[in-house]
Amino acid sequence: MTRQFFVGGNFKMNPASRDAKRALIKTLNDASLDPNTEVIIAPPALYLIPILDLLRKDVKVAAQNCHSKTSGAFTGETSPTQLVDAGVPYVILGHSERRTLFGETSAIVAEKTRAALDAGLRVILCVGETLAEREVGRTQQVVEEQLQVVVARLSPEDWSRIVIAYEPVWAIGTGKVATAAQAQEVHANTRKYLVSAVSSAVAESTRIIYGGSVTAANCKELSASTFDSKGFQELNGHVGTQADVDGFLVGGASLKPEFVNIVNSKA
Ligand code: G2H
Repeated sequence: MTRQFFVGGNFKMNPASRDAKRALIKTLNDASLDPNTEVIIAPPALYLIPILDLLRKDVKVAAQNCHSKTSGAFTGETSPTQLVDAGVPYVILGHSERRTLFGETSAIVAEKTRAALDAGLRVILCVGETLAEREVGRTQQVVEEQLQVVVARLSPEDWSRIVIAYEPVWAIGTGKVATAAQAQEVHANTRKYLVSAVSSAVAESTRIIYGGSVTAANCKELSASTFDSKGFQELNGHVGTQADVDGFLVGGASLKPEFVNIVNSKA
């Protein structure tokens, strides 16, 4: 089966002004975007509703986080129900900045994922290892531990609304991008993990995107693929192909005109 290519722009706490935000949206609205790629942008929560009004309708929006409760005394938080009510279809959960800077454990990420799905959202679920974990050979173990907690809270049907974003922490905002082979290896192993942890059908249909210093200069190589209808099992391990890289989550470069080139990297 063919998985639709997916490119997300994670603006993080940017841009710094409404004028800059409007300029970013104008660039996207004026661009020629590959109609075969699913495109989302994740602006700060404050800008979600105005951007929904301004943005072309073939580009979707995502929140960068949400709470697990529907409403209540949670100062500063946004609920998944409120996001759905506002017309927001996606939320990013488990980003490493949430895990490391805001103390979100895998259990909290799983709780939020369950709540987001229950509210009707789609989830971009981020996982990834630190440099120290990679250097001692724990990359796959860390990714699977982070996923396992979520797997335990989901039914097989829920996975149609999950996109997994593999974001090695050492590559985030550092300019140090994973090689195409490193990304493909983790993506392929993660897909194999999904076979055993959930099902072959979920493993084959779930999109696994890469994040971490993706730019217009490196996106083509990272996404080069010979994926075909024979299925991923026959293609895994083929030298020089990134058959399991189904798109990107882009941070810094999503704030620049080159985001359009990344969206169009499979065109
Ligand atoms: C990883 C990525 C976006 P950047 O955080 O999620 O950011 O492309 O700036 O490394």
